[in-house]
Amino acid sequence: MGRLIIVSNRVAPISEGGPAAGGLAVGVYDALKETGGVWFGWSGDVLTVPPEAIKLEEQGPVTFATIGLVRRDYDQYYRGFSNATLWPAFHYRPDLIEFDRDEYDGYCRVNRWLAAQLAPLLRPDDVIWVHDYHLIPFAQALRELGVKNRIGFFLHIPFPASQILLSVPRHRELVEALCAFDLLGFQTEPDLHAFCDYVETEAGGTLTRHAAKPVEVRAFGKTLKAAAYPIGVYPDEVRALAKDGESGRDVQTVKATLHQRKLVMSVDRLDYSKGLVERFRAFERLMEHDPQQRNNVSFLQIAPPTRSDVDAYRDIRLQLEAESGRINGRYAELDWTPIRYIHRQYERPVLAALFREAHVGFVTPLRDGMNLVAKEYVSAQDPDDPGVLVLSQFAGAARELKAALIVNPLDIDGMAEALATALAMPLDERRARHREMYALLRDNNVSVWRDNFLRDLKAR
Ligand code: ADQ
Repeated sequence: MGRLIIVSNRVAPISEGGPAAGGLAVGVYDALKETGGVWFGWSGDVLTVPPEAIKLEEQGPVTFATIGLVRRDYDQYYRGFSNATLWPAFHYRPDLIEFDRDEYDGYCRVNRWLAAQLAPLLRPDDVIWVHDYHLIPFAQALRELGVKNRIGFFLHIPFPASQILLSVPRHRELVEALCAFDLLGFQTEPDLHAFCDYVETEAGGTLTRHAAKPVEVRAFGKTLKAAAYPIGVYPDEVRALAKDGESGRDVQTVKATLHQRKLVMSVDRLDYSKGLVERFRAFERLMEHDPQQRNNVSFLQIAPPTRSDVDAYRDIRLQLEAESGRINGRYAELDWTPIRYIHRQYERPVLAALFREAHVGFVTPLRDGMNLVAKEYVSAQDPDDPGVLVLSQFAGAARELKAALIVNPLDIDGMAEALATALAMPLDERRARHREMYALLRDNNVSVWRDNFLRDLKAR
């Protein structure tokens, strides 16, 4: 049987129980540790001279194959086109798009270079699974090198509506490159529809729909398949981690400093797509409208900074520091700080145990492909006394987690009301909502995501 070759921008050797700020790394590693295989991509090193060879490192059933990037490649491919052009566009923020032709050329060049590094390692029956927006031209590049293997692509972030995608210069080349894959996977049906709409209306392609099977796409002289595969978590594993971590030092510290107050909690990479400013304001609005909540509830926001060399990320960080300072200045008392805003990463067991302590999981991105934090929060709860998930309608997860309190993250009053409802929700209702969501997470765990995708990729 052929090996599974995973390709993603960043390969993150995750030690069991170690920290992992990034949903892709968490999902991919969970998927690969069961099947075994090779995980190829950038090591995270930025070099002054070109790397000599791929570094191979075996960890149990997984071989990590990594390579560094020189500064110019990092700037153009990663910081530039991937994170200053594609990321904002795909998260419905055309106002934040920065475009530079040299960066786009660098993006394509690095994709060709990475493909050329991987090609000699491939065996004819390997199945290649490429992940995320950094690597849209990767299959095209492999095909140019004569690689004939099955190649699939999974997009972890949203696929934007055509009118948004049109704002990215070279959008047509990008979609043409996507059509060089054999199978395209999206997080949700709306993402799939957005792609199909572009194919039909902008690329003059055709679609054939079959019940319960991927859509067959014909465009740019290629035939491929496309479907939605919502990524999941392993809820039983997260629940066990959370339970084990209850007696840990971090959790005990939080408990002791809460002094019986209720806890609202959020965890995100510090990113403008995650809706942190609106969330801080919603918590402020709760204090404003309901004085009884003051000094009776604390909000813990954990948000490690990422991509701090991209301007928009520096801006959001400054804005959040100003907002948390302003709100705390307005409401804090000698024995109580309303918002605890922490910039660091935590190990997965600590995070899971903190989720279990929190009465409300407050997950309100402005756009998100899926959002694993929402699924981890639900998984971590004590089924006898679960907390309540308040979830943005714009997270992919909202399509499955319908028993959450669903909010529009732009409606600050609506979010404040949802917080009040969550904090006061009776035990029976909390249990019923949690039961429904947990069952769903079990039915659609990471193995199901991986197996469904690979089944369709291998099917002729
Ligand atoms: P992300 O945008 O990174 O992922 P998310 O799905 O929430 O978002 O995943 C974040 C992961 O990192 C979670 O597993 C979380 O526990 C972990 N994490 C976050 N902050 C942390 C911290 N301070 N310490 C330790 N761990 C932390 C992208 C897409 C999402 C999609 C995923 C997976 O943007 O929409 O759900 O990929 O496909």
